Amino acid sequence: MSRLLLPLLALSWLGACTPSDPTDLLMPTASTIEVDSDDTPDSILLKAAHVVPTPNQCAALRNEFIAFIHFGPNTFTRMEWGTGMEDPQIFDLKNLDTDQWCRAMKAAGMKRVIFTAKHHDGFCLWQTRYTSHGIMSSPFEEGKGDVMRALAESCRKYDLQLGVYLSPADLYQIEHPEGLYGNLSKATERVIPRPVPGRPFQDTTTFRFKVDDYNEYFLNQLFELLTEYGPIHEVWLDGAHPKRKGGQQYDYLAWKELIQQLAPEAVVFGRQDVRWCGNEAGKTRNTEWNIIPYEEDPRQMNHFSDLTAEAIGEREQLAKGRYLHYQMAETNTSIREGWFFRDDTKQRVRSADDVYDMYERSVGGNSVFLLNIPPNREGRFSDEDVAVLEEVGKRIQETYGADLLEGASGPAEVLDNDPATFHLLTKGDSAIILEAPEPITANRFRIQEAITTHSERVEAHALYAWQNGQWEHLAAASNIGYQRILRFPEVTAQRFKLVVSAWRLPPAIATISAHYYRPRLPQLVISRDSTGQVHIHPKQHDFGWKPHGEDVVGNLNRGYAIHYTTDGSTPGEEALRYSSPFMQPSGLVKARAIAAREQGSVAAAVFGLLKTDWTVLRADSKEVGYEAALAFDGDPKTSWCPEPSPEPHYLTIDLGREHTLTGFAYTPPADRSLSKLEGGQVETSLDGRYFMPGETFRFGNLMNDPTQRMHYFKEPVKARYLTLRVHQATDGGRAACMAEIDILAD
Ligand code: FUL
Repeated sequence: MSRLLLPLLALSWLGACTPSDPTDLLMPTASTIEVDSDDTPDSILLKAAHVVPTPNQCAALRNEFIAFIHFGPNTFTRMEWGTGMEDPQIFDLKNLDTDQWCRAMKAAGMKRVIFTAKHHDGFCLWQTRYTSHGIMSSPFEEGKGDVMRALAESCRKYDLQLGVYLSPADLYQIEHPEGLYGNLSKATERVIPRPVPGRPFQDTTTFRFKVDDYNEYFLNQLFELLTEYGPIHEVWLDGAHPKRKGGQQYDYLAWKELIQQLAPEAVVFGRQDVRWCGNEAGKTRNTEWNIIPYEEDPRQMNHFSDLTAEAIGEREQLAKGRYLHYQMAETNTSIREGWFFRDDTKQRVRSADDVYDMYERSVGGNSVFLLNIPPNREGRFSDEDVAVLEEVGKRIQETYGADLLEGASGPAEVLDNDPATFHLLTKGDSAIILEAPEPITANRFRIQEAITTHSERVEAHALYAWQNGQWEHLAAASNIGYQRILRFPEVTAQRFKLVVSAWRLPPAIATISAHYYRPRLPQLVISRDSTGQVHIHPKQHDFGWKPHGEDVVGNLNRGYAIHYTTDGSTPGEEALRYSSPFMQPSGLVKARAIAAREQGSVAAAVFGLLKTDWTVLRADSKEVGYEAALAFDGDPKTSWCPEPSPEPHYLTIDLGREHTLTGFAYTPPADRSLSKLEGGQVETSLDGRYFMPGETFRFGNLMNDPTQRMHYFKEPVKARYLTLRVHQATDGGRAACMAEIDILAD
């Protein structure tokens, strides 16, 4: 139970990437296998079941969680895409703390970092010999700084692998009069690296390629990056192009030859080794096959299109290709809204829940999780990003750092946590039963196939627990491949059964482990619609950039229930269980999420009268777009805002009929630029003509905390009409905006 898995696994997995030759194979394995014209659907499937990752891909998969760093002029201009015309002076970096980046990435459990040495704007963040458009022309360390070098040194110190993003699209080389991109130069024989007087290379390897000017430029820069910054483990070739020019083509086969020689351990993203998962939102396919059919031989291809369809490696797709090729998926997104840092106030940061959910879905869905953390203008990761990374790392370690099946009985090869050993299923024996020494409580199972020897073969599988004398279904999914994480409501049991119900060929199961993720119960939101129905649901994190549409809280915490009360008492397990919206004309509702071992925080909401019959009787003023009825339209994002005037403003609402009123609630607008109601007076009336002067009220701290405020009357009062008169607004005047008014009644 307390056994520490992660360090152990790291050691054994390194060995497991080296191909071995099991005797049960029906043909030799390879990372690309050709389909012949006389192949049948069955023989294609057999071939697919022998396509395996290369050792570099295997090592890349085992990193599981890796980092992306977008940094450059955009960090200073707050742009997502630069223009290439930026003045290098804007890269005014005063401090750079790449050690701090590495500490935070390590805390998250990341193993590799890919750095934007050059983004689409063409600005170079290392001391390249081949352009002056980069840090050498910036104020950063008086033009002597080298961000790539600083990061490479920190990576060595913190034991992180380094990868490089070198954008093929290059706006500086497009826009500059002497730019090389698309300059229609002829392909002639060139020596790489091109010698530059006074800047010798330590690595004396040279290459000869027949290429044009821009390809030579790209190769020269690759040479620098791959020989002068320590081993490079990934080369990221982005497919995006803000602009093109002159029909510029990329001679990828030349780039590849150079990469393979100078960075023999590297995988190439955007080409034959690693493919984009198809979105930038961290969304994963339910079934992510890494064996992809290709029309042409991927080993000879210059260009790889983005694969964005939902089904790309299913049986039906395989038959369409002439080559079956192992190409692993990388699931990428940014921790912030956008790839580059903009600010610490408006640019929102993903929650730890969100990032952790993506981690389990991507590394548990046969792909690698590549998360971008953009450093700020201080040259550091912002505190909020660091806190999320630390929390996610803590959760990963807490959940996957130990295997609850330690000491269990069952096939030893799947319980040894060694991906090199495996249990081969057969037609008569497609299940694996595991029995723990004593009952365990789990809500996650991690299953791996022996992909380096037996490819990905499982097409459907399900997990069961032995409970009350029978096998209870826990979870099911389609393929497994490198790894599948099954998530299910927690269960306490001693015997578990994995059943593989569909396969391409009898699969080899390498490891099965059981885990427990401690549910973090969601904060709840209680709302009421215009018909009076109360809805209670988990609060979704407010993140606007490329939402991925997942029910994060549901994914993480299957197995919690929502309980609520309407009498003011604190909800416990005995309180009503929320399953669907209920009617609540007015009053207090309290709710909380409850799981087997944990209770969430209590959410409360007071509902006033339904506003369906309300109308504005009188309002002394309104600004266009801020009409008086917006103060009770049920939408706190819209407000009544009167024009500034020396007279106190007022709003009189006709409630449609007489009620016994007990108070009112004021919701201020969230927008800081709109002034808020700090003090005033209430007046009530039965007939709309004669108004009783009522109580005065005062609210505080509205600018920093623009949340709903209540004012309860000393005595209930019968009325059909209610006037709110503004005496004081937060801007010092008498014009205050009202996002929402609610009226409390008996
Ligand atoms: C995209 C680029 O256009 C974005 O700026 C970012 O670099 C992202 C990772 O890839 O294609």
